[in-house]
Amino acid sequence: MSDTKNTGRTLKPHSPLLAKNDLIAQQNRQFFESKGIHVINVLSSPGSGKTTLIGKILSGWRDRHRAAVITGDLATENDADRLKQVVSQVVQINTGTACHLDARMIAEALEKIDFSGIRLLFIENVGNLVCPTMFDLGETRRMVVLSVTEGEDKPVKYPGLFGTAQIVVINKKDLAEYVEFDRDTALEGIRKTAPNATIFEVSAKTGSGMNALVTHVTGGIDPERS
Ligand SMILES: Nc1nc2c(ncn2[C@@H]2O[C@H](COP(=O)(O)OP(=O)(O)O)[C@@H](O)[C@H]2O)c(=O)[nH]1
Ligand SMILES: [Mg+2]
Repeated sequence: MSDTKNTGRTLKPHSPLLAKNDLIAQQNRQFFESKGIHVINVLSSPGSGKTTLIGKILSGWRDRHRAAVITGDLATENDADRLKQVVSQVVQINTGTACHLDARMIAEALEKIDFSGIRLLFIENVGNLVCPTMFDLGETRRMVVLSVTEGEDKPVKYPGLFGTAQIVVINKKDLAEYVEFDRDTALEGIRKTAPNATIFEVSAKTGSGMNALVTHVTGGIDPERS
């Protein structure tokens, strides 16, 4: 599987906090690489469908017993409870007041996961289109989700976050006509802000478009790698 790893490395640390985060993220990345684990950091605003999408992608993956999820929220175990219906290893991080996950939180969560046989790790970030941008977690790829209900202008309004994506998912396409979603403008904005990202248009609810996304996310993962 291609591994562009441009998250974090292209972000210039401009504070001791970010420099420290990058150091721990690098350690996380070395750990993932040594174990052959592909890590996807999922980012979006609250309610665009991160948890639903992760659940649907894993439901559609034959080798989902080889997946684990770390999910971040300010409060509640709700997302972990939902995802435990699909995979057995789910760790919930409650950030309290913090509006993003950081590399240290991930390093601590990794201690709670049995990685024998695990090949794919999803990290669901805290719902926010700004704060998580600069915080590399050691992920292999970033998947940014835009739901049609948020409006077609979000990619150009939040170019920082969209610009770090290798995958952009337009979700809730079943609702597009009801909210008069301007698809062309959205696609233009994504291509402008995230020119190298692969774009998917899906409905996690109806399953429309999901097969291609599942194949893209899981396609190059060799479950038998020792
Ligand atoms: N109509 C529709 N609703 C969706 C879709 N995907 C997610 N939802 C709903 O949107 C709400 C928020 O989804 P959730 O996965 O919790 O979003 P998150 O906050 O980004 O993790 C839930 O009520 C989901 O059932 C979709 O494709 N279509
Ligand atoms: Mg969620």
